[in-house]
Amino acid sequence: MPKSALIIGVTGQDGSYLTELLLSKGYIVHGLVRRSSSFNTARLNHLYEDPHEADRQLILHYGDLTDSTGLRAILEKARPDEIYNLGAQSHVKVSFELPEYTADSVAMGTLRLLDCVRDHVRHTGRGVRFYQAGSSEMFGAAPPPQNENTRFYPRSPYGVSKVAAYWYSVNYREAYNLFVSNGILFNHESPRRGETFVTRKITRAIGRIKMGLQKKLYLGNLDARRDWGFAGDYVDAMWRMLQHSSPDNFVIATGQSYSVRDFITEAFSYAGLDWREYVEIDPQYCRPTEVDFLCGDASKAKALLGWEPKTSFSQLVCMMVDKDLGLAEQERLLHDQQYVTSRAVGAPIALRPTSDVEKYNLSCLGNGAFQRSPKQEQPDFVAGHCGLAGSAAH
Ligand code: NAP
Ligand code: G4F
Repeated sequence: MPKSALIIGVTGQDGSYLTELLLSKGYIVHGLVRRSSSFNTARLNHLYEDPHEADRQLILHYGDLTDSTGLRAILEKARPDEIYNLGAQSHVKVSFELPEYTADSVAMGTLRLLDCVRDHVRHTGRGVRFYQAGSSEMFGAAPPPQNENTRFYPRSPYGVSKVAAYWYSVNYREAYNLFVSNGILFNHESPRRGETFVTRKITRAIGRIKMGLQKKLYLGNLDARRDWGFAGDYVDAMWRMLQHSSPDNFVIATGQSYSVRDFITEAFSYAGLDWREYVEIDPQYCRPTEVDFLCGDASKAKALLGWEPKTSFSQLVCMMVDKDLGLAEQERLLHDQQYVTSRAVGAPIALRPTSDVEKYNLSCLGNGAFQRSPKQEQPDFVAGHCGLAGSAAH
């Protein structure tokens, strides 16, 4: 029997890389997808299997961390050997604006899920292993280097909620003898990173500036330091935690820290641009309380899990810039063919009359894929979320 896994947050950056990893290992993967009025499965498009196909390896279910009834039903249906809880309102700045929802999805959501797992294990007698996505944001103001023994000092509603989720996980491990492991992952990025996180906001802007689609990049605090790794390396650490002989807490990090300014300098110079000509500071992107300096010590994960990062900071930056140059090139082509308009290029242009073009729109997806959307009689369409890269609210 192949192993099976349930991924909460399967549509996110990490969810998509973890799905790839588990499928490559022969797992049946169940994923929880939130209901949304627009498609939220772009990062899984290349893995999607039609529900009518026999012997599917990837099975998606609607569900939400705020809904215990649905979580229980999915557990019963999927009967997973491993559960990865990656679901979260994961944006730190947004958590100041949505503190209650952040607590509900991150802290309470983890509690709901753990409670369902405890009951499922009790009444089925099955062994289920649980991964909880903890964050270096839990360390907050604690000075670097941070490891498993560093005390938590969170600086945002998101960080506080992750600390609660961490302790719920430890408590369910100890109280009910469940196999629950906390990963404490430092920042990890990729070409699939959400476009309002700073690294991707920078690399998307570089692509668009190069293609004449954007003029300025507005950012907040450039002095904050982060320990940035590659998401593809980090999902391997999650999997290793659940293969270990006993449940535990593990820091996953590169041990190298760079400022936001360092990231900007590296990325712009790789693209042959001088960042000073394009970057402007806008205080609206600063947080009420900032996490100044994160640098992780992952020696425990190296010793017990044999895990080490494979991708350097420079490789990560180049990978992201390359991908976003390609994406912006496609966006430029769409603009020049008059399928989309872009404000930065000048006054919005009218689309060609629909008699001259095929009657469909193309929507530009964050991972570089293009998807046909249904016919529109009045295709008054501005480059979707691509246009947010320079002016994103966070
Ligand atoms: P992400 O791209 O923002 O993905 C978050 C996922 O959670 C998405 O699939 C999202 O669904 C889902 N989600 C949001 N609210 C939910 C809810 N109420 N119920 C169910 N699912 C919900 O985040 P990521 O970068 O992949 O990170 C994965 C996890 O690791 C998160 O818990 C994050 O907090 C944590 N983490 C991330 C980092 C990092 O640097 N990336 C570091 C440490 C910890 P939609 O696609 O529909 O929005
Ligand atoms: O990219 P960020 O938004 O990531 P942040 O806040 O470090 O959180 C990410 O990493 C955590 C792990 O430590 C995860 F748990 C969390 O889910 C998320 O994935 O911001 C990084 C830094 C911050 O110091 C921020 O103030 O960049 C600074 N920054 C400067 N200008 C900006 C901007 N951040 C964003 N998002 N947008 C800006 O314009």
